Amino acid sequence: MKPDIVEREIRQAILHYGMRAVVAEIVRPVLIQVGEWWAEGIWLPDQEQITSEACRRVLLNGLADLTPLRRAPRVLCAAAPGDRHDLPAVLTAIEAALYGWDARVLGPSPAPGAIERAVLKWGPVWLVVIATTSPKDNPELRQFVKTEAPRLPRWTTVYGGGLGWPAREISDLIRLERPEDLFARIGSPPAI
Ligand code: B12
Repeated sequence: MKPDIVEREIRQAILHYGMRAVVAEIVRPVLIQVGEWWAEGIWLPDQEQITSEACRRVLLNGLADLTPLRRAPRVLCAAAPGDRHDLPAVLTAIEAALYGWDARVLGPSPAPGAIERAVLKWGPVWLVVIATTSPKDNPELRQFVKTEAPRLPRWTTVYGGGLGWPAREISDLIRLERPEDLFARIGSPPAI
């Protein structure tokens, strides 16, 4: 599959159906399918990499276009340190931006300390750390829970979630949530 074709198809779908519908009905199902094909050996790693990177490029452009023009409270959506899956954080940031938040992302596998420093610099009211890779393949996740999460300022509410985040690893500083519960409760930001 050619990356430029994947990108163009998604861009056109966004123009026709809007970002929310495209994420829910095209991008997420496609990524889940790609993961299944990869796990069954039907798709090779290059096919998974190229397709997911094409989705990522379109989504990051879409996120930039969704940044509110007026000042809005900031939120930070990050992949867990050591976790190369930043797409779930990008998808979550898009959802937040559609609700009106000024949503920022950090990219794949943030270095130890990068989340903490970004929080201090950007002052997000909430932070969501998404762990897709389980601790078996990502030892940095436990390190984050033990050392970096306790240093985060208390004015940022920290949410955690994702396929790779086992509930028993959670510290009392991090609220484990399902995304739909989080957005149903938090919804749009208060006007500032
Ligand atoms: C693309 C992809 C990759 C890309 C990542 C590209 C990128 N920049 O993100 C690459 C090729 C780098 C990759 C690497 C690996 N991958 Co991969 N990958 C995927 C794939 C196909 C899509 C991931 C994705 O974007 N999902 C997004 C959507 C579809 O996922 P979602 O869970 O519904 O998440 C959404 C929400 O729930 C939200 N969210 C989740 N939790 C929370 C919590 C809160 C509070 C909020 C607000 C939101 C939120 O985020 C998303 C927004 O809608 C998945 C398949 C899958 N089912 O996800 C495999 C998958 C995640 N990968 C997998 C694996 C095993 C790996 C590797 C370990 C493989 C390896 N041995 O090298 C490495 C990771 C190494 C590392 N150190 O991180 C497994 C994970 C199994 C597990 N949990 O352990 C999967 C499930 C494939 C499979 N079927 O087995 N991968």
